[in-house]
Amino acid sequence: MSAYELYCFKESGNAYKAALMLELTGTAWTPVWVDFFNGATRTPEYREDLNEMGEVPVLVGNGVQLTQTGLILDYLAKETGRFGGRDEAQERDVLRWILFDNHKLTAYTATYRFMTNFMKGADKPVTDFLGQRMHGAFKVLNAHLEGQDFAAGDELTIADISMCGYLFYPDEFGVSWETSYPAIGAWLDRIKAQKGWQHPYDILPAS
Ligand SMILES: N[C@@H](CCC(=O)N[C@@H](CS)C(=O)NCC(=O)O)C(=O)O
Repeated sequence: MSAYELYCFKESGNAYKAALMLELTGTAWTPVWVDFFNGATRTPEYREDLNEMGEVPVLVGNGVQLTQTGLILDYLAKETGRFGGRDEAQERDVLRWILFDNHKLTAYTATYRFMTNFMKGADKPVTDFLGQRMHGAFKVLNAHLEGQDFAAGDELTIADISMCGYLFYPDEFGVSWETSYPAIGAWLDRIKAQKGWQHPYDILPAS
């Protein structure tokens, strides 16, 4: 029996962050598909039983029920002793990049991708704004990764696992890493080389 269930769906880069961490740490888990596009996360039952914030992912098992990927990653890092940072200074750096990810990188990328790929009739001034903010975050990350192999030093941490959540399908937001952000492309290749890595569309359930 799996130690954990992860409430998730294929298109969710946020769910992918948790799924990738589970895979990279060799932790047993089972996906529980959430019918997000038909409003499953907006029902009173979902909010009451799983997540009052009405979001995916939710990690359940081992006596916990957790939401917010930053928290889920931190919990799994502590449980497994992997990817959490080797000392307090690195842990602070990990937290700094997870906060940047949640506020700037994933927030704009996920919303831009959602509006341009999955919503019909998205308002162009809104998507233009989101696209500019997304590229602003890519510029920051690319410049940072020109100087080091991973977000918080020379080894993979949960900061990388958080930030890469939406970045393995650049065609869905019209970006070529090689052309525009080569340091991000090289960093993603380093993540892909990790034992246990899988593409989001290969580990998350479609239904
Ligand atoms: N900061 C949250 C973001 C989670 C999130 O936005 N998940 C999306 C699916 S990928 C969602 O459920 N959105 C529903 C909504 O915003 O109403 C996290 O890191 O877990």
